[in-house]
Amino acid sequence: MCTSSLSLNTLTEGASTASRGSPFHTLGVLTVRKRFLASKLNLVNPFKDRICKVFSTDGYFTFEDVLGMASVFSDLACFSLKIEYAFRIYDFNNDGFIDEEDLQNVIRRLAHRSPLSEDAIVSLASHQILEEADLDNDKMLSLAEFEDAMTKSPDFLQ
Ligand SMILES: [Ca+2]
Ligand SMILES: [Ca+2]
Repeated sequence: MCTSSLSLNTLTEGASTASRGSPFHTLGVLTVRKRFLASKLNLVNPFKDRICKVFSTDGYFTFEDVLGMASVFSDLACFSLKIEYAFRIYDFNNDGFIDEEDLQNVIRRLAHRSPLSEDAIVSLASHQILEEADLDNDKMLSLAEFEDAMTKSPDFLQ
């Protein structure tokens, strides 16, 4: 079993900086978009197992894997590389798409400090995120749709 020794900042709280017009709006005190996008912070804890799966080689976390992970989380990494790895981390069943179940898993993990009701999670996944970001209405996000949604959300690069 691999572990990530990176200890970055904790989840960003607050709803004041959510931009309007993007697929990820504020719901109460939870800024879904901000949490969804602040991946270089958030991915460390709630997505540790996913990070290990995406970056590790054959289940083992080698030094090269650490270097690869560090390069993706680096401020110098290009936007499309960050997007690609965020997509892979959020694609829990590794089928090349982020579907409603993947989104629910993402939201559940992002909200682990202040858990949401299952109804709220389903509503966020299907109504607030999928409806706005799923451009071809196939009920799942392709990498291109995910990148498009993230492009509209400059917080991702912060
Ligand atoms: Ca998937
Ligand atoms: Ca789609």
